[in-house]
Amino acid sequence: TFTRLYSACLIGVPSSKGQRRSGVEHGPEILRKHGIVKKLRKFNNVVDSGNIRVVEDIADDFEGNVKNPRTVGANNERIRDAVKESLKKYRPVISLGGDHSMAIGTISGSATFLGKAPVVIWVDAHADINPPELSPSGNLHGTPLSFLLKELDSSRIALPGFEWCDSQIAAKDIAFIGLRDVDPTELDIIKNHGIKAFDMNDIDRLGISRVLSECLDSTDPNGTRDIHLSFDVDALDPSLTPATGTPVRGGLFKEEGEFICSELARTGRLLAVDMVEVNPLLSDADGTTRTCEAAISLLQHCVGKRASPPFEREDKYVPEGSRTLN
Ligand code: B3U
Ligand code: MN
Ligand code: MN
Repeated sequence: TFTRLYSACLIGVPSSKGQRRSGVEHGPEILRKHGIVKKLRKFNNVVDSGNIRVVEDIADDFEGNVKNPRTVGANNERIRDAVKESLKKYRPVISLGGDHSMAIGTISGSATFLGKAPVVIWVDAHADINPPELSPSGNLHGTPLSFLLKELDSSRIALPGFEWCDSQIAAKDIAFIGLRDVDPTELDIIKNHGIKAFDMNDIDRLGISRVLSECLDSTDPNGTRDIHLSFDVDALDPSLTPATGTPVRGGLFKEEGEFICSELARTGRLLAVDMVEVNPLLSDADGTTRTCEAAISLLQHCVGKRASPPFEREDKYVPEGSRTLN
């Protein structure tokens, strides 16, 4: 017997100002159009909380080389608050992007809720850890982890819009899976701070099972910590998720992505999930449908598609509408 004490919840984050291509703000609506709620409900209770109201109209511009920091900063503060509030009732809290800059807010929300760092499993073709002022593109979706990493506190520059933001994650809390397009500055940070990172070659050599075990052994040796999964759909091979802004060839198979999601769900400690960078304007209808189906399938695994018992937690709080299975 096992008990599912928590319903999952969805939060749409229709934001795009962390990068330059329009369309990624339609991610939440295109995923709903492809039946995400119904498809996730096959495996668990799911509450759709609708979209966060994002600000797109404040006066903003470049700050040095960095594009739209005021907008991205203001949105992330709201995202943090929404995730933190939702975690009082739901698990996992699933944030649908939107570009990946939103992970500044989602991970801050998880950490603020917990009062300590969650484990962060970052599945992405990119490392997204550029300090904004050193970013080759100036796009904030390539920088979220630099805002969150405590080890970068002394070198971090102040950016307008991020006054609320507080680094809450240490290098030892993070593990990367799927990397294949990493900038030199990012590689230096990963190496200097000993962040666990597995690129596609590592996955080919070791297999996804060993890679994920090593990620969890290093970030959570006792198997007790809550986990925040930040999944960029460009981690998968572009043949599977073509509707995304910065596809990079040679990505994960669908089964490898699903394995990551189901194994994390099976720990019973999957706190929050980001599914980001779905952009329906960058592919044809078929490519967009395949991208949505891949993202939805990943999330089905996050809410228990392949979860077997035990699914038990110490927590006694049962939110409204959750179900108990015996
Ligand atoms: N590292 C590059 C490219 C990039 C990062 N994230 C995405 N693209 N999606 C940058 O712009 O920081
Ligand atoms: Mn990313
Ligand atoms: Mn990426």
